[in-house]
Amino acid sequence: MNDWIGTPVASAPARVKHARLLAWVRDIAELTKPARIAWCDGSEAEYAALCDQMVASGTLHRLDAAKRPNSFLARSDPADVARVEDRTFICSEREEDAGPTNNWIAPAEMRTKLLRLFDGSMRGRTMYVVPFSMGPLGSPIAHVGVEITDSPYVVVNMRIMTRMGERVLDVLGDDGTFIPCVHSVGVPLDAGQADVPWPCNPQNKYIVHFPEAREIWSFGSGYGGNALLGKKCLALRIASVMGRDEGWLAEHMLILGVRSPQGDKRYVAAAFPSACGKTNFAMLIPPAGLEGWQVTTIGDDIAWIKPAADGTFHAINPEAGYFGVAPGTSYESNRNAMETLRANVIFTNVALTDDNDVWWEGMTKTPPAHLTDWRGQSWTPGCGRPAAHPNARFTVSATQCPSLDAEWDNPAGVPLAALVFGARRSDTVPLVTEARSWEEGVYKAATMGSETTAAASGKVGEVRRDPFAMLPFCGYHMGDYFRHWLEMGQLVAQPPRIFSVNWFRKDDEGRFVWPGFGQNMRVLKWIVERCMGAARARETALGLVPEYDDLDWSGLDFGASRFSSVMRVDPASWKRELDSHDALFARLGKKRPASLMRERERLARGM
Ligand code: TSX
Ligand code: MN
Repeated sequence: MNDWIGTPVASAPARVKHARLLAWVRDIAELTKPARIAWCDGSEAEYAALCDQMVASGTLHRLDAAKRPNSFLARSDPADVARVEDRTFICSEREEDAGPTNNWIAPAEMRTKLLRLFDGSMRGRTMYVVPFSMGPLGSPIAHVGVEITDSPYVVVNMRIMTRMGERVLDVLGDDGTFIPCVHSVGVPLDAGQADVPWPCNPQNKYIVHFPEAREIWSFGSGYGGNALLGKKCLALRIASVMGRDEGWLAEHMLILGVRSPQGDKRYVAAAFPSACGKTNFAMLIPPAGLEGWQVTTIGDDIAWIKPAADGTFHAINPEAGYFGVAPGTSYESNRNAMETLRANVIFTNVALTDDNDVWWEGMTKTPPAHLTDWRGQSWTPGCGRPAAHPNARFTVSATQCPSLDAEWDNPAGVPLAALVFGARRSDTVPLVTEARSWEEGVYKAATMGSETTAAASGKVGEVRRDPFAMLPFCGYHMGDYFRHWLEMGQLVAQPPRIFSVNWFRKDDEGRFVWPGFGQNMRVLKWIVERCMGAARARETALGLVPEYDDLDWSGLDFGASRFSSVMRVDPASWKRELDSHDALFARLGKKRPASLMRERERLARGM
């Protein structure tokens, strides 16, 4: 890491000969007026120095060296704890390209606003230049970004979540393409002014995407997806537009591998909205009775999917780490995640134990007798406040995950045999169905919706449509996105099979019927056996389904009547379900694809 000596160009490592990169860094420095510029090399020493600096400034707290080696706790400002969807903008040239599900402001107007906000926004601070690769270095599926940020917390998180530093400058060479990402917490420090542990701007937050220019600007927040711009902003919103224009897919999907006892392996990508346990599924441990089966993890959040020469889609995980929700993570729900978190972790907004370790709701059955909560206040069980914020996070390298797939860093990606779409529904949607065609699968993904939980705002139990789990992350018109998906099915000789799952059916007493978690392996096994041509299915009005005997029940006492209660399709509630899809399609206006309307009629006629 070099400090600024004279000019921004002089501050760059001597080997940086990339004229556009140097000019852009100079322009942003002239606008934001930082006290110094530091080009990040991505080294261990740089990471350690930044952590030490943040411990000294009070941004980070060092955890117990024996219990949680090389790990830290950050407490955010209580007003900066989540993504800000109402402050997120897709500034396409034409409003109709952003579509009805995104906030839009004309690019010229937004640029004027941003220039005013960023003018002097880094005064008194260090401006870090963070080159990063989304995807394996040099992979034909990967893309490079450069984030300029005035937050050292962002730098250390980016080092875990992406391939970051000098190696990326080598990939860029002197003329490579990169996506410029500008981030400021929006709190300039005037002479003599003291900093706070978590600077953020309470008045102004803007998360802005320019899809045609492929640029990202983020102001006012230091948290997660608002600030780690490689993740939701680049790898989903901007990349979805690149995929539309270039013939590939950027999706809100985990990627996992399934290996049979015979050594036959298949890869599956799966999309779930929030609060469905995506990371748990990505790291699933097969239950007693299915010990010969193995699940391996490629990624837990994002998949980039491109047509490959072998006639299949190949997928990479563009990320290099997990930025996961901590509450609910335990040795029972996700042993692999707990093992991943043993060392080298940045925790944000979890609770601190009296012996200098971390705790969150759901980590253990009985909470410790005393904690320091996520706001730094004394906490005891029954005090009426959560100890960890419900959106508390861990940032950790993927390489620490015990179930990490051997191919996770393969530049060619892995071939996808199946796509899975899930949601949280207490009724109506069966445990598993297989689509009879690409179009039927796209229809089901387009209309997926989750019941709201207490954690989310709004009415509990209301179905919120979240097409492809992409509603907050699609960088263009959702109707064009559906059309793109329909076209992508024609692009390869062997498109993946498409499945829908629902782990969350409830009985009349409101209890979950399906045991979930590791037991989901029984469903996953049927899915990959369908792809291998080794499992049967029965055709129903809703698609292809397993009979009771088509699932492997060894090691589990789950009878045929319970199975039929999680598979049951009630024609009246399906009619209502199909009717409720109309509200979604009405929002899309004339951009709703005709073939999806035909699928809807086919599904209605079958009932
Ligand atoms: O992550 C979950 N998965 C996927 C796991 C691979 N969760 C956690 C909630 C989402 C954050 C689940 N919760 C799952 C699930 O499959 N299923 C349920 C519902 C459920 C909750 C508790 C039980 C059973 C089901 N407990 C007992 O039966 C004892
Ligand atoms: Mn996500």
